[in-house]
Amino acid sequence: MHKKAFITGVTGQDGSYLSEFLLDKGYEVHGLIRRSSSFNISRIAHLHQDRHVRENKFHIHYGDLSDGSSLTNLILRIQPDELYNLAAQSHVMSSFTMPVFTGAIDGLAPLSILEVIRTSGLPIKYYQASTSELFGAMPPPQNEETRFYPRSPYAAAKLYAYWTTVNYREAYGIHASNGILFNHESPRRGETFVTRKISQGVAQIKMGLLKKLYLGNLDAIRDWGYAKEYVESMWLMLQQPQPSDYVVATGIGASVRDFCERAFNRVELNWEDHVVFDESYIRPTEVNALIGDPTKAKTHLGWAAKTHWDELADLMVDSDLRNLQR
Ligand code: NAP
Ligand code: G4F
Repeated sequence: MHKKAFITGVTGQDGSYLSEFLLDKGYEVHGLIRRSSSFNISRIAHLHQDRHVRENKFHIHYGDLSDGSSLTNLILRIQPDELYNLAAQSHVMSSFTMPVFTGAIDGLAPLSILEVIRTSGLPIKYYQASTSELFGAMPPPQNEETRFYPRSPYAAAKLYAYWTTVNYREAYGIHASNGILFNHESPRRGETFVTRKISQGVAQIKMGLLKKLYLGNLDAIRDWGYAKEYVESMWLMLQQPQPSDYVVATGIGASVRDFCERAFNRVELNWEDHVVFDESYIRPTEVNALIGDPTKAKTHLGWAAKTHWDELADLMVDSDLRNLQR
């Protein structure tokens, strides 16, 4: 019997890679998409088109994390073995302008999902997309024992979901795990996150389509890994006999400035000739440095990152150049 997975946020960066990963493992994959005026499935269009080739194992369903009834109906109908809750308002800066919406989707909605699992009595294993943003102001390296100190409405909402997940595990014996993932990027990364903004900007400047790239805080340090590798860690967490919480990271930090320099070097340009500071990208509260200690993931899950930030910058620039050349 093949397993069934239900993925919220299937149209996002991670949802698309996780779908491919699970389909390759023989899973039947169900994804939640939200209604919009355009058919917003570019990252999973290839899976949707190939669904017949893939023996009808990929299904998309309309619903919304703000609509508990749609979630209840879908979970009861699909009865998945594993539920990956990846949907979120995932942009930290946007959470300062949409704090209440972010709280509802990133904080409260996971509770609704866990309530469906609890009341249904179905043996559904649950993955919560937690984040290194939980550590916020705490200095690196950060691991599972590090205190949380959220620095944005996004991080505060994710903190609520983190503890809800822990509580449902302890109170009701649900197989519920938090993946505390550090920043992970790819050619599918949303265009307003800094790495993709840089890789797209570099490609456009190289092709003569753009002159300047406007950025905010260049001193921020992040532990950037490759999203395609990180989705395996999500799956591994749900294959463990006992649920738990895991930091997933490369263990290596680099600044936004470092990433810029590397990305521009890839096309033989000097970043300082093109990058302009724009204070509108400065956040009310910033997270200065996130560098993870992934020892537990390595020891318990056998997972380790293969691609580091510098190779990631190269592969993202290469991909955006190819996109433009096409
Ligand atoms: P992403 O590309 O922004 O994708 C977010 C997904 O959530 C999209 O599919 C989006 O749908 C969906 N979504 C947003 N609001 C929704 C709603 N109200 N109802 C239903 N779906 C909704 O994010 P990602 O990078 O793949 O990240 C996946 C998860 O991991 C997120 O929870 C994020 O907060 C968390 N995380 C990410 C990172 C990272 O570095 N990428 C690190 C730690 C944690 P649309 O396509 O319709 O917008
Ligand atoms: O790329 P970012 O927007 O990612 P951020 O804030 O670290 O959040 C991402 O990673 C989290 C995991 O730690 C996830 F939970 C979250 O969902 C998201 O995926 O910004 C990275 C850094 C920040 O310090 C920001 O101030 O880059 C700095 N930055 C400088 N200029 C910029 C810009 N960020 C953006 N988005 N745009 C800029 O122009």
